[in-house]
Amino acid sequence: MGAIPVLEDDGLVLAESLAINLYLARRHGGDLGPRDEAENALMVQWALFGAASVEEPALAIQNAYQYGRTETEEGRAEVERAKERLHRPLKALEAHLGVRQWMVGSRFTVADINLAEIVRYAQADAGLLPLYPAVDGWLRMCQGRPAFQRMWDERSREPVRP
Ligand SMILES: N[C@@H](CCC(=O)N[C@@H](CS)C(=O)NCC(=O)O)C(=O)O
Repeated sequence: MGAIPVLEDDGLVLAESLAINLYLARRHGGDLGPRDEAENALMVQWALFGAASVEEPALAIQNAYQYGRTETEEGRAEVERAKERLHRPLKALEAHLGVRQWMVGSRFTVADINLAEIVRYAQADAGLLPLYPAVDGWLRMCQGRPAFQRMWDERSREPVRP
């Protein structure tokens, strides 16, 4: 695909981070992966929902802030348009997480890992996620986990490409 990440496992070469995570969880992840076909279907559903409905506008928000475009009228309008597109999927997530702690199966799973990483991009806009308290709380729970904290620490020590 000309991009990272890519996984090589036992002869299988797999691209796309969401697919890699689903595969790793299913093959090696114990309770992070699905316990049955219904859970598997829901985990795939939420990954596709994240990729199809959340990722593009959420990344637009993150990039606008990261590259200083919010200093301009045009950049701020870009963020507003992306936020408009996120309200519908965030409303759906809010309803889902308003009545349960985790995305699938009453435990932290790969569905949380995949979606939390996509929703994280929208955190660049400090005003957006607090409008969705269940989503905001869930994301903070995901990011408060020791495994996330370790990953984030390591990642922040990686060299940044200019
Ligand atoms: N949808 C892909 C996106 C992959 C992607 O865009 N990766 C970036 C780094 S995060 C990349 O390799 N870009 C090409 C480059 O930087 O040359 C995935 O989730 O794996």
